Amino acid sequence: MAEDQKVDMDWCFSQPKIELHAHLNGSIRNSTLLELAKVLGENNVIDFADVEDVILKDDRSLVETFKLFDLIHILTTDHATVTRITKEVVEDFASENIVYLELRTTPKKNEAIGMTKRSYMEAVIKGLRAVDSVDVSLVPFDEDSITSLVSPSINCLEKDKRRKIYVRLLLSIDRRETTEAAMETVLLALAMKKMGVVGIDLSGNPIVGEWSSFLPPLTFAKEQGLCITLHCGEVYNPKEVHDMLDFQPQRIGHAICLGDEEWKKLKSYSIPVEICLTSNVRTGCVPFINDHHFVDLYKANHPIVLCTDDTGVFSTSLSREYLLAASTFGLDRAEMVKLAADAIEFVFADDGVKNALRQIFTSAKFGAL
Ligand code: 6MZ
Repeated sequence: MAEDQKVDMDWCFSQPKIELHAHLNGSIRNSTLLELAKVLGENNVIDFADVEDVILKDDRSLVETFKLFDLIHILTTDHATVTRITKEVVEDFASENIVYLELRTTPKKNEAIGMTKRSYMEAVIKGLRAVDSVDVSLVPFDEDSITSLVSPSINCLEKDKRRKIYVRLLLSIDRRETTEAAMETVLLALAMKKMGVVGIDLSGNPIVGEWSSFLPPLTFAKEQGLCITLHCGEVYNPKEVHDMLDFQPQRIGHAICLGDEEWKKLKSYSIPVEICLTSNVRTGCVPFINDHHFVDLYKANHPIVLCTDDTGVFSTSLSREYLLAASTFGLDRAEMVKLAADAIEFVFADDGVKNALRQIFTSAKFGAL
């Protein structure tokens, strides 16, 4: 590979990127988690020393990862904290040149503090509105809407110079939820379409729950025009993988434990796959990065997009994921630019946003190679 085609961290960082698989509570800064844990420790709600070790641990299995999420949810479940983490997560993504972010989160209820799924999501939207280091375009494509979403003074003064990030929201259904609870999330997503909600994600511990119980709400969501992405094949479950693929969601996440028949089906349906390299290796779902199914899908020209999954939990960033892919699989700058730009076709936002993204990537390309 020519020296000037080599991909390094600075180059990955500088490139415009699209993030399509990021869980809000998995993307929190460690410093914020520790700060929140300290307060709960001082109030004797948790033992800070134990929690600190868990948060700072580097490698964790899939089972430990879901235990960590339960802990994170204890630290973050009040409206003000949800608003805070949303603001920080969007600012962190924007700071590494992510120009379009689909942020997913599971709407949560907590009767003790008067939290409903709707008020949880309103706290998320409040966080998006609180972002001040970058312009956030949230509602369906409308340039003027940006002004109503950020502080007017900042906007008027620096409108043209400031960075911009398009943010769209996916509401996650946790696999622990009942059919009724999942339906409530779908109805909420429909009610919040005008506020930037574009789809539904099915996630959570893959060994919990039955596909059949999520099928009715997901079918309804699809019929109502919401886009669907499913965590698919994180563990070995061929029947579920087949059923999920036959549902023909707009995208799937992970796609690790697929047998020959399922690979064939995935490829014949051409369903885009959200690839989360670090997450898959850290959880042990993919034992060695060199054996990652990225290679097979990439060589087959199957639609794929590099994503982070959980930047906080897995200590990564999208720039790192780009560098990891390039260095592990020997991709040069031109190949990485193409990989990044191809993601435009898989976003759940409308054509206006897709066109704007095409312009961003086209102008960046001239300086990139
Ligand atoms: C499956 C995952 C996940 O929704 O509270 N989540 N589900 N597989 C993964 N790969 C390791 N990473 C995150 O964000 C945290 C929630 O996202 C899902 C889990 O349900 C987790 O509780 P929110 O913002």
